[in-house]
Amino acid sequence: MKNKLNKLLIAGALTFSAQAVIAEEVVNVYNWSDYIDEQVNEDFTAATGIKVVYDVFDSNEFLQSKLLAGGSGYDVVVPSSSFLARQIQAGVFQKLDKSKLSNISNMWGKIEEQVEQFGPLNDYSVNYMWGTTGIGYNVEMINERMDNAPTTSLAMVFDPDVVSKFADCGVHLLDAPEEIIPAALAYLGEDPRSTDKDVIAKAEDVLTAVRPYIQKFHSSQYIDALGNGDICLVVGWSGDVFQALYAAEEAENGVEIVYAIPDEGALMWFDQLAIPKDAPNTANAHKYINWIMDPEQIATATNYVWYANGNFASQPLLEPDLLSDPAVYPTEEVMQNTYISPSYSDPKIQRVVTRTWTKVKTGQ
Ligand code: SPD
Repeated sequence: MKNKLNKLLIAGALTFSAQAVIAEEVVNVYNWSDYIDEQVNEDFTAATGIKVVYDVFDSNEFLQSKLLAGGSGYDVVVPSSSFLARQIQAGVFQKLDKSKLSNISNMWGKIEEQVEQFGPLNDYSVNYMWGTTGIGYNVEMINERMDNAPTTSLAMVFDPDVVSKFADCGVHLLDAPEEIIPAALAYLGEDPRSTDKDVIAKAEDVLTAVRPYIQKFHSSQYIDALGNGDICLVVGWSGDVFQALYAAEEAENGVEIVYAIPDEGALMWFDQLAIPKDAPNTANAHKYINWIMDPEQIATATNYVWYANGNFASQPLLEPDLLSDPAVYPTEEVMQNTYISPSYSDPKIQRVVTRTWTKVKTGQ
């Protein structure tokens, strides 16, 4: 009897300690919404035994507020390059231990070079995906309202005479001041990367003039609205518009969506996998990042979300239509017509940008 009790106690202790080990085997990931094929996370758990606790956000500003407050509890986060550069300066991130990233050789030097323009980002992060900010529209709704609409021009959203024609079918702009202000400047033929407050004031004038025709400033919620035919025009992120397009095709609802890189130039951005300094599971974070850098895994994700990635070795595994689409993987020529985010690192300029955006959004 005593033996039996002992065995039970030992078994209980083993179960308890096994649970404790399992409880430790976690990686807490905070990524953008609509940005992964869940299979990638499930397969990671199957391969490593590490559970992926996966939360999503919709804006860099929101992610930044969590990171700057500290103690976010996240092991891997995915800020965009310009935000990441400032967060590195603020001491939010740890350098990656590249000896733990055997898949690093799969990465694409061309994207690493682009990212390096923001600072020492390659020491602290690897590219997850990248893309452009452009125009998404519903072909039929636009054609019904305007003959020969300038669908590849930012005039679609920044010329009051044009955008006013679409106000009744729903126009959404990204709630992303660091993208929309540069776009308004590109529309005016100004330097989209200008940090001069008098130049930024010109963007404010453009945005104030079209404000009455904007139904909503959104983050990612426009994917469904555009795909369902509930709205007709957005300034949005490349892959999100493609997701709307494919959702409509799959639903066979007659909605035809197009994504256009604006003639005046498009913002090109880079979303980077990085590990906060206070990450609770640094070793698992490296394992997760290394998994994402596996060509097969990142190809699965890209084939699902239609965003280009920074992994060169994944390219033979991508859907051919996707790799050859210049709106997803821009050609050299299209690349010439893109610009990277301005550096609003000076707090004075940040205040100007925040004030401008609040005025535009509230109309006051
Ligand atoms: N649904 C995923 C969207 C990812 C967009 N990242 C955009 C960053 C722009 N600076």
